[in-house]
Amino acid sequence: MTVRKNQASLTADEKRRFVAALLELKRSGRYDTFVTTHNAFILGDTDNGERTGHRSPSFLPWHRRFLLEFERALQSVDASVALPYWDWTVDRTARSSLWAPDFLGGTGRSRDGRVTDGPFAASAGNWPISVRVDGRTYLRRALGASVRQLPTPAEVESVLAMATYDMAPWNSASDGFRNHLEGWRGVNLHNRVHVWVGGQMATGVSPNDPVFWLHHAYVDKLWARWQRRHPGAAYLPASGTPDVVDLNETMKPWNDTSPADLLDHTAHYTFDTD
Ligand SMILES: [Cu+2]
Repeated sequence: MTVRKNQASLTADEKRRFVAALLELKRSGRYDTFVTTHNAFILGDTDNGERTGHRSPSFLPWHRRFLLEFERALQSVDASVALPYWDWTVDRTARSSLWAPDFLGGTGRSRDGRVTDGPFAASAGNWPISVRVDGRTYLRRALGASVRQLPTPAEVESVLAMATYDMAPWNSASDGFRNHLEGWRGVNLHNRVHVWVGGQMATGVSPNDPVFWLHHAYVDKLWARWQRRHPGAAYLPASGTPDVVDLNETMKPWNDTSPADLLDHTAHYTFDTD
């Protein structure tokens, strides 16, 4: 059974194996197919048209399935690997062990944002940015430069307290848990973390930075916490909503899984705590 652990509690060996599996997926070309898929959905999801991966109720189940696919790919390289999560309410500075050279490497240099240490630095030669929105082929970050603060535990609590999963118009204007967690409205949790990291993480090709997976694994964990907090609260909408994935409708690009199939994460993995 896959157990997703807090990145801060990984052993040196677990970090080494996770990094090695990432590098092998990159080398084989499989990694970049995930970047391409994510960018296609970012570009295609619109507030007034079809929306599946983002700015819609299926933001959470879509990313849950996307992470599951990625985790299975990692496990095809090394069966012992699970996706770690980054609790950015606790590990909230560029000095966190997350950003050390034995794990993800640190922030970018000021001149061009280029990450210069760690396994994903361009200088190491193993992490070319191939699926990109501009000419720059090196991983970039600017930790804390565009927005000063990561979300606080109190801000997370205020969003977990919201009892309704999502509301019409089921997009970036919605009230309710999903849109506050996604961050288009209110204190801004998920979106703000992308902006805080900067570089490719602040673009549609955000999975180019391996921290994408750790960020989304924590967003996914917050969904699980919300479900436990509100046992009677359902995924919404239930049915008949144009352009939006209802509870029992299948999601692109897989076309074989609905939000209903993904509500219970324990069918696939558990967390180290909660
Ligand atoms: Cu994200």
